[in-house]
Amino acid sequence: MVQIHSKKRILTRYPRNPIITNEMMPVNSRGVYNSSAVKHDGRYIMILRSEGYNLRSSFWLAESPNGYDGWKIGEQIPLPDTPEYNRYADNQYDARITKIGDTFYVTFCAHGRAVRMGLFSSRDMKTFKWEGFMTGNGYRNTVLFPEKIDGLFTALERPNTAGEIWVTRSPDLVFWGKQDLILTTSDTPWAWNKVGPCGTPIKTPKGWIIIFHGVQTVGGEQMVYHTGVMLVDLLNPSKVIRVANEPILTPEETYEMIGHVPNVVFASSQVVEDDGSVKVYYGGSDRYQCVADTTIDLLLEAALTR
Ligand code: BMA
Repeated sequence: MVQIHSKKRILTRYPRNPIITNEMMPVNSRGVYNSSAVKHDGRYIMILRSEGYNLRSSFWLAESPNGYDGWKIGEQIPLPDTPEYNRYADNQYDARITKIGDTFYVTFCAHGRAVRMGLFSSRDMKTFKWEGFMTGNGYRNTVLFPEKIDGLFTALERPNTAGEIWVTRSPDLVFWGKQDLILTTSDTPWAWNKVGPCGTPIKTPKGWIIIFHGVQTVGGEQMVYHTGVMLVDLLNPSKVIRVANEPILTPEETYEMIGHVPNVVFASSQVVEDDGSVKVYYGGSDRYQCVADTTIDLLLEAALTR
């Protein structure tokens, strides 16, 4: 297949993508994708989304010395086995990890009778405590900011019925409110079907960098998932500074165009290094786990000028 890439590259794909595939799993998996990574004690730890042939996903730990390769697949993360969890969810996917203080929080979509956000906490990224549901029915992409803003926990969320990104706030990670709409499909020329948050917002002196997915529809119903970037105010993330006019990643490689769902790049986490470089972890075509490199400066350039 001929590979044609955008000339204006903000994200550079790791040449040996995909970095994790279903063959590496100890269980029968049809794909590993939309996984989230953090750096903890110098190691890169990922919560994998492994999808079974029954189309139900489970979460697994994986670890790498450099964030690109040498991934060792670890244990499966036990799901909450409570009557409440089992009542609402028989599938779970798209975890997002945010460290606040000493605690890692993992938000994920719990899907079944309802589609709600679940919350785990962890001190060591080995054991995970079920904290309960964060939302009622109708949310899939909630991701926490890495610190309280104006004294409140703050998160980005996407109501399932609307392709929009909202800011929501909580005093205790249980009660959420004080919501504001920050991005709709009218705010980009390319994501006219829906938009939703990707990984943890990145703090910079110029504002919070928010990486988001945006969906274009072709032929009436086929959805194409791109990745975009925007910048919001540091003290009040409801104030949008600018949204990039072009995606920063678009399906162009075979592993992004051909898989279980064609033409999908779906980012769900970033690792920011001390030198300002950023690893963006993303799923390709709902089948492959990939990574791409960028920098804070390039993301700011894209958000402010593209
Ligand atoms: C979204 C989520 C993602 C998936 C994407 C493309 O709605 O379900 O997990 O990658 O669709 O199929």
